[in-house]
This record gives sequence, C-alpha cells and structure tokens, in this order.
Amino acid sequence: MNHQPELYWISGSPYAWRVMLTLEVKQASYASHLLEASKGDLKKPEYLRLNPRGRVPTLKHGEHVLNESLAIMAYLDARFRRRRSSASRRTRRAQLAPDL
Ligand SMILES: N[C@@H](CCC(=O)N[C@@H](CS)C(=O)NCC(=O)O)C(=O)O
Repeated sequence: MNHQPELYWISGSPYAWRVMLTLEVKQASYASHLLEASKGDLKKPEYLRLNPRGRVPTLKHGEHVLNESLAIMAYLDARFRRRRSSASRRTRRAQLAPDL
C-alpha cells in the first residue's frame, strides 16, 4: 500500500500524542488533520463517518480506518518498519560480518 497515513487529532490529546510518537519512532511521514473540538469538528458528519464516537485519534491508511490509540499503535508497529540510521547499519554489519 502506497498511501500515506492520515492522522486526525486535537491539540492537547495524550491519546493523539502517543500515536504521533509512534509515527515519529517509525519515521513514517503522514498527513496531519488538526481538528478543533470547540468548533464542533469532532461531531461533524464527515468526521463521524470515520469515528462514530466523535473522538480522536483516528488514523486513515488507504481503505483502513482505525480508532483507539492502542489499536492504531499496534497497526503502525506491524505496518511500518523503523528505518535504521547508517551508523546503526554499520554497527549491525560489523557484528554480523566483522571482516567486511
Ligand atoms: N480510548 C480512546 C480515548 C480517546 C479520547 O478520549 N480522546 C479524547 C481526547 S483526549 C476525545 O476525543 N475527546 C473528545 C470528546 O469526547 O468529545 C483512545 O485511546 O484513543
């Protein structure tokens, strides 16, 4: 799947923060949709179609729509491999093949 994940969130939500942290750890680029609860964004019909409970976070990835931060984190962990830095790749290669 080539779609970029889309994250729906509101400012100050620790549930959204932990999903954002997971995306950062995975170095996954994503589209950010900052909603405003005070403007009623969470109760608008187009958002309720993504999350009938009218809460954040919601992650949309292609045809998959996920609610509940822990479920989203588990999904991201399964779908996105963490990219290794070139330094850690060199260390790993040295451990596996010290003569190279
Ligand atoms: N169990 C949910 C909790 C989500 C939740 O409570 N989100 C709050 C923000 S921290 C929310 O959307 N509140 C808006 C509302 O209840 O209207 C999760 O882990 O994702």
